[in-house]
Amino acid sequence: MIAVPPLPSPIAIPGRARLAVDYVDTATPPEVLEDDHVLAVLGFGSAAPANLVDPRYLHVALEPYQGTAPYEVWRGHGPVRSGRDDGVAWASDGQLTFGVIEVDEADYASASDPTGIVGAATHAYRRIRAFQQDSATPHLLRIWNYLDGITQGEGDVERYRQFCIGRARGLGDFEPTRLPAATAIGRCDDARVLQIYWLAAHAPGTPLENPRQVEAWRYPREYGPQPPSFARAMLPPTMDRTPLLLSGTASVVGHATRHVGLLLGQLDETFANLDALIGAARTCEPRLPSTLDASSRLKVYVRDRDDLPMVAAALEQRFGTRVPCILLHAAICRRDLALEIDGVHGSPTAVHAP
Ligand code: 3EB
Repeated sequence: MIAVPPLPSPIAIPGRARLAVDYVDTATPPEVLEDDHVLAVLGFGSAAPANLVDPRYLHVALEPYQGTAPYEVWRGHGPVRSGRDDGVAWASDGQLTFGVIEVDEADYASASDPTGIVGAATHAYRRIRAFQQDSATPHLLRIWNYLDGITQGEGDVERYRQFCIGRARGLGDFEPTRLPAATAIGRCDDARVLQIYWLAAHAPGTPLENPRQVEAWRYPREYGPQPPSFARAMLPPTMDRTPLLLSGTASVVGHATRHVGLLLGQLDETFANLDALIGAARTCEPRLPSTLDASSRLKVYVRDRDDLPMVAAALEQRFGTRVPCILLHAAICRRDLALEIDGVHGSPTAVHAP
């Protein structure tokens, strides 16, 4: 009998999903991509290459604080196959799949959808569902959505609210209690391309909600005609070898924004929400570390460029260098939210290529 190794474990057992997420300082991503266990490499901002032929590489046009950030590297449990298929770039080790779709919004513009964001989101989510349903990894765990001008437009025609309509249309009859964890963040690059990437698995994960917050899919009408379709976090199917996946988390209690205009108040509330999510996850998976630590990886999105130094200093004060963070300039989907944090918690120790 093979004992289940405790978390974190560097031991790979073939046939069971494993994911290590690391922030890697490297001059060139092609070096990292030589490792055939690598599922995905994300490069942030203008210092990272914008185009590489490898489908496992994705450029994210969010500028890091002080110009450069490490690459985010996802390592799976075994040799990865990858390709492109009708608009979807994908990579899979058989248990986990990384997917990307980028949709030109202008292709979907019409009188009722002037920027095309509804149509682009509908198309993207239909395509994601179809692609995953036909694969060995049909279960969506986690989705990131990046779009320009996220809070442009007034009231119900604000682009984030319109994005939520398109996402829900594309998801179709998706059961709300089975929704994946997600992030929806604004780029500031004037490129009207909806960029979505995701992680899917061979077996379903366990979606989690935050006891301090209303389920996003039950938000009241005041936040738009279509409540956002996401779970607050996702416990992957093999928790001893894959981290807890934390959705974009902000200073929201119940459904309301807290600490409007108070940057550090919002930061503290956001960490209270992340702690509550970890607490909820630990009722299912007690081996998960009880607080954010060296097994966590955080992406911290800050709306106002001028706020970046203060957030950097507050993170340093809170964590020192214990918790790896990438700090990015990015718009948040509510105008009164100054920042948002997503990430993983309980990432297994990286296994580097032998
Ligand atoms: C919130 O709590 C903040 O629409 O996919 C966070 C994570 C937020 C995901 C999404 C939105 C999304 O409502 C906003």
